[in-house]
Amino acid sequence: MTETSTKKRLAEASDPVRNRIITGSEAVILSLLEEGVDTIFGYPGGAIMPIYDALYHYRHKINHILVRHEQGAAHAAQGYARVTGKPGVCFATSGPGATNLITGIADAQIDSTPMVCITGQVPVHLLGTDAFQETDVIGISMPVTKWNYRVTRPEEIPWAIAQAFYIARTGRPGPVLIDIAKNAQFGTLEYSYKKCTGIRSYRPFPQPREEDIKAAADLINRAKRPYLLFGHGVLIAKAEKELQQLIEKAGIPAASTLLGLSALPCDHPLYVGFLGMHGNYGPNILTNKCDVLIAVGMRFDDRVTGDLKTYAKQAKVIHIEIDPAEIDKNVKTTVGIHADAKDALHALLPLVKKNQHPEWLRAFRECDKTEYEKVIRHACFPEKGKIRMAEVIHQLSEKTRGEAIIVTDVGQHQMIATRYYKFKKPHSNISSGGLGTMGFALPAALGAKIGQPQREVIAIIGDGGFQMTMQEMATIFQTQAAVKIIILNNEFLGMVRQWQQLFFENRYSFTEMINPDFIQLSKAFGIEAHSISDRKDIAWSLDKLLDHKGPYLLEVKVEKEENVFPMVPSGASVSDVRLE
Ligand SMILES: Cc1ncc(C[n+]2csc(CCOP(=O)(O)OP(=O)(O)O)c2C)c(N)n1
Repeated sequence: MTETSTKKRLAEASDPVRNRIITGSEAVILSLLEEGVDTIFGYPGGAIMPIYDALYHYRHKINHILVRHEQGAAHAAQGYARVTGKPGVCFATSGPGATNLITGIADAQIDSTPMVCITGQVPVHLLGTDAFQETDVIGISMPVTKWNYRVTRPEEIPWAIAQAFYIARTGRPGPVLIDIAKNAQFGTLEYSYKKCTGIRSYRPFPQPREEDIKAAADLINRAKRPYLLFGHGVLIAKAEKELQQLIEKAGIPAASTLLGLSALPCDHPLYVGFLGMHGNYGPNILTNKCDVLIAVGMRFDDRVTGDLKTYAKQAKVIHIEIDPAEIDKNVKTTVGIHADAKDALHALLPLVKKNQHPEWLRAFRECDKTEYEKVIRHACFPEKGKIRMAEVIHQLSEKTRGEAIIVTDVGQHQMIATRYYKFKKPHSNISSGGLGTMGFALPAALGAKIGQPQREVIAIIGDGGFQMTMQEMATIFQTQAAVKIIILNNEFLGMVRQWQQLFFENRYSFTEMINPDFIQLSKAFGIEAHSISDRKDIAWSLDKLLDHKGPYLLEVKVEKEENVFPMVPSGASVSDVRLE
């Protein structure tokens, strides 16, 4: 391809009116451009080569990040989507390329993350013949995608991509997958693009019903001990302002789920903390003392509710949720509001009376004192022994003034990071919530940094999870994305070890790890790094990490057998939260 013809193609690509004959592969790229895609995370291979060839001509318009494993592409796309609100896009080849995406797709599905995955497939005439790298990715991904579709003819491509973006980002967002047979990539079509604006029997913009809003407002106005729980849905709907206005007007204490964190600044006077198995003390036990429970954009996950038979039985429950399947699924509601969080809160606001509940709020603050004395003081300000994870996060939170994007992996370090980082800005907490996927953080942090390059992005990872996707260090090196990585190394699969200690009589069955030298490893990837094990080195090491211009890795060798408390044991009541 000559320079002139590349220029011509680029000029044509920005021309909205087209009726040209082009290949299916070029149609893929042009359709992505129509949807505003500027970044693709991917990995090439035989069945997707024509699309990669088309991408070559548009490489100045779309930034393709070559990951080192397709799981990394999916998680990076998730990280990108979570900080930008735009669907993350990934490419993979057929067979193993496609199956390697599945963990990330399942993660995106359960955490409502918009993602468009495009996989190559063997040509139609070979389908069903066990052809080289043929796998039924449509069948495999069916239960973990919001929609999937196999393209067998080139003329289907613009339509399929338009549908994919519409479905991925509307309603409860989620991942979609388009599997494109190679003949459809090579074949030609008369190209034109029409954005999807609606699909029959798919209603992603439900309006809150007036009677439900009135009933909810009435319950809130009469409540003596109202309590609001907010989740990821508030961030997805960009309803942070409405949430704040509602709780301030009605004087309602509010607590966050794991994925809701950062929707309300942690220093807000009505913010009472973090819910769930390792959440704060007051938010858990006082769930069983409130008289009206208002759940916004959350799904009463079992990690939040514990034993449902003893969960908030005394309360009238209002549930605002965009996915009707979630309403009355786990917790029976008094008023279910099937709507986007922003629309529902906006409608509720004028009907809610000004109010304050100082006594009730004080109950939370009393619990805070108990938790501080029993847990937080020792965790954040220990005077002897090995470094504890919480003191690292506490100092990091102070040094970054709570303004960084924190990407966590899965395990003890995740719970500690989300407990002790004091978020000030929305869309700052990126974690694998529903699926709990170890290996998530490193690639997701890369995606987050690509999506928000001006913000500080810090990945907090355990020594176990780091080794699940550490090949993405090479991608970080190649892109020079200034991701800051902190490995909290306890030489254990710490969260599993904690359960073995507490519930399996200290039988540490295959959870201790002899690890590689993370510093040499990081340097081999071209990423500067250093390691500490003494508390006096925490402060300057965090400064060094934060001041470094490019990517940087800090290993902190921490206490090997620290446990995360408070803890609601699996299946127990939220009232039975343990402080030690
Ligand atoms: C892919 C995957 N495999 C297994 C698990 C089960 N699991 C949950 S937490 C955990 C331990 C994580 O260890 P590490 O990454 O070192 O973090 P730590 O808990 O020590 O902070 C394991 C094995 C998981 N969540 N994900």
